[in-house]
Amino acid sequence: PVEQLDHIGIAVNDLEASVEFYERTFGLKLERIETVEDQSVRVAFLSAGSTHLELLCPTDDGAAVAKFLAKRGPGLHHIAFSVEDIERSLAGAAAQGMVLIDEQPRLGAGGKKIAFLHPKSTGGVLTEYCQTVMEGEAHA
Ligand code: CMX
Repeated sequence: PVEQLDHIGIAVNDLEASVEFYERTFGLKLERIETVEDQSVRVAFLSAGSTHLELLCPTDDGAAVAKFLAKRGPGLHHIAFSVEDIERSLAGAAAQGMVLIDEQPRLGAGGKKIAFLHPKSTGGVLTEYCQTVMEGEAHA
């Protein structure tokens, strides 16, 4: 089982303007902005109760999020569940017929291990697993 809904990812064209929108409109608090090199995105995490919104803005035209924005425009991009053991969760998902975009976890925001399941196998919702990496443990 998953631990909790870690975040909801939203693709945006203008990161700063979108952060300002969520702060002003919904009173959410910005936690941090960082660049995830491996995914070619700049992301902003805003806390929303026990979960977060992750605003995603591509850093180059080849990014998955750039393709998404070009095709669909800004909007809901993915959901992310935190898990205790991402390798075990991926094996479990594969055993249930899910299509793994990432066979092995990659290095994601916050130094977490992340991996995506294909939306075609999850009812149209791009779904991410993420696992906090304990201090001293090697990164993915
Ligand atoms: N949610 C739901 N469906 C999506 C989707 C999304 N975010 N992105 C694409 N799709 C659908 C498309 O609508 C399309 O469906 P149709 O065939 O019915 O038209 C199909 O998936 C293929 O879409 P595509 O535009 O051709 O895109 P690709 O196949 O090249 O890539 C995907 C899609 C999901 C495999 C790719 O975006 C990917 O690998 N994503 C994982 C990595 C990622 O998204 N990283 C950004 C976030 C990083 C972070 O949070 O740090």
